Amino acid sequence: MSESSSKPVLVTCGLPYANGTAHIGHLRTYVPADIFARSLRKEGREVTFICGSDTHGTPIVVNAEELGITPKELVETYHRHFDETFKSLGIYFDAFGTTDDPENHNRTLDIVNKLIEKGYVYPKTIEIAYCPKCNRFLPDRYVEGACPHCGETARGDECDQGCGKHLEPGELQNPVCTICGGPAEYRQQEHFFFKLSEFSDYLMDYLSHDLGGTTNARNYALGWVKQGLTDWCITRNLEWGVKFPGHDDLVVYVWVDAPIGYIAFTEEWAARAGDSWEKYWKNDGEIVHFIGGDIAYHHCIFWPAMLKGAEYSVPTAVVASGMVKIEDKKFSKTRGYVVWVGEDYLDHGFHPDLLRYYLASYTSHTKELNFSWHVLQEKINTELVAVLGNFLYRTMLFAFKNYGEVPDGELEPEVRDEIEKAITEVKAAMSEYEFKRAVDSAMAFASFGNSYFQVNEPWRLIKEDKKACGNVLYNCLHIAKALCLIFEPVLPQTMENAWKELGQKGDLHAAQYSEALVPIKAGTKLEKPQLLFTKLEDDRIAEMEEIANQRVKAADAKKNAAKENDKEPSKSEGMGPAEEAAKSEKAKANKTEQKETLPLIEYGDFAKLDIRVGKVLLAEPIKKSDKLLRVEVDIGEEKPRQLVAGMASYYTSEELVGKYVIVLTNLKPAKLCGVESQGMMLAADDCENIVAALTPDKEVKPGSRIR
Ligand code: B3M
Ligand code: ZN
Repeated sequence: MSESSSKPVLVTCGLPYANGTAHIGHLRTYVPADIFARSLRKEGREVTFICGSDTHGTPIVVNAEELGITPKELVETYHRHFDETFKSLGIYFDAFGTTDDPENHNRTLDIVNKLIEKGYVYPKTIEIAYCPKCNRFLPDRYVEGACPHCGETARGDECDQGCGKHLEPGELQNPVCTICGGPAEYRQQEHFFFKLSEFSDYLMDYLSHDLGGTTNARNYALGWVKQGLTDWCITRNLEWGVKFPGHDDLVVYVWVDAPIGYIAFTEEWAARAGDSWEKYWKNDGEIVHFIGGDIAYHHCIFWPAMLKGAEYSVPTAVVASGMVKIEDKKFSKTRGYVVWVGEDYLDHGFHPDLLRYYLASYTSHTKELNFSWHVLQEKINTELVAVLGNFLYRTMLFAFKNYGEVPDGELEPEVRDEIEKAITEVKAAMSEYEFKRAVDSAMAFASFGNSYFQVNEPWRLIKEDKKACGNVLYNCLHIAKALCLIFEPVLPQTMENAWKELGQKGDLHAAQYSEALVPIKAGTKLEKPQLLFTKLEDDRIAEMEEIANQRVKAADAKKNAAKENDKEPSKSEGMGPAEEAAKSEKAKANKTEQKETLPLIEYGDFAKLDIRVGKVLLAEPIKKSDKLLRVEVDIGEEKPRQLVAGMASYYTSEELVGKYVIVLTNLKPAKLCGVESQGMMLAADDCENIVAALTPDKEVKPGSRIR
């Protein structure tokens, strides 16, 4: 976003489904959004930060049905849970509503009616999955089958395990009812469609020129628009949800009323604050959506088209976070690769700011983030404790012991320059949604503090020249004050403590970055400092690793027991029986593949393979496929080789480019999705969820032979 704009900014976070507990995957979106909102406020921008619970749709209804409670009861419990969890992480929304609030029902009706009035909605008879045994229509998660685009097991409205594409009712192949596990059939029924196709040109232009945010979201959406958009079925046969006007047997699809929640929650905030929601949604205030990368389609295609059609303002930016891995394994609740925010973190007494720091500084926002207890320990001990904590503690302790107050002194130009530099860098990084870069710049400034302290040797000066020593401490204390301001967005609670110890009276959270250049007042009384960060000891980390291991083992045991008894594992695991059945079939096939041994061969057979080291020069998605990448590899020949590699689900283009890989170069060329592959990139596949490109242990010249 533009650093020079002074418009008010609405920052939103994707709405958590109110049907489960908060895990670290959720925080990957909410923590950076909170950091961003806090930082904008520190720049003096007017910010409204809102979110709420997504309470409609089949995930909620299915879950409530399994638990034998009403959807309302279910969502009330989890709504409270999310509200409390966010607060305990220092994530403070100006409004945190639910999509079942009257404001959202009303706003949704208003928008849908407007779309109807403008001719963007029409009825059409379509095929809907129907279960003859359960005697009901099967919207969205009530039905599973094969994705028509990639063949993976998918649910009714989304290919969640495969290509990630939104699916329309009737598209799923071999539909199965998730309630009884029996085969479903398609029956005709009248539903209502939104003319999404009419917005193709508009969206192409909007996505190419107007929408800001991260390129991952935009490019993904542009890819789909280029392939052509089809109209969108916006009604469902459900009781729970926002009724479709004039049809009591239908509700609107959850992806209609969920994003409208962003408007409704802005209205809730505005009513309470005596402010205006229209400045964002009807005028030119900025709207920045933070979302998980998996819902880019909805936020960059459906949502702006709906807003445009109903004459509302469209988002200024969509910021999409990368995936989360747990100890290098794909995040999976059923397989035990999950870290629960309460049970696994806060309940063990870990400070929320440490997790905020980890999430912001591990990697760039759009890249894959790996959560590992070991890495957490290392980052906290070597960065927060050894650099930031060390500087603040030694400065404040020295000053407290020897002066008890901020001594007299003058801000040195070098110190002032460093502060200005840090603030400029942090602001620039934040405006590009590069939170890691912002934290790194802030940490570099803390390192400067340490060197300043070290070089000026106040422990020596105090004996020789108390006044000169006072001047050094004055500057150190001023650096400490600036650090509180600069780190507040990331470490709000800890920096508030440090701020108080520095004797600063005003509200740190409301103070702006510019305050960091206002010299600290000599004579301000100092408090006895406490250690702000303490080392994470090996035994605590080992304990957490053991808990994590046990969870994975328990999940494995459960799966095996279920297989042995030939009974279905519990549905409350978040998987329908059809999905579970399909999965275990696949797992069986994979196991066979892993175990299968091939006949012995002669060396001559092996010698026929021309395998060489290659260096990846280019990697890009292939339009018609979600799995394939077109890769160009330097294998020491005059021209690079073009390969088609089935790696799109496991590597981003950026991760591959520059990598040394192993290529079978004398495989007969073959065309895949219209692109000729002149060889094959070799990779290890555990047939579960890991595919790893083979790479030589040292850098060797491209073209080197493997033998
Ligand atoms: N409730 C959660 C998800 O799919 C979904 C987000 C709605 S945002 C308007 O990540
Ligand atoms: Zn698919």
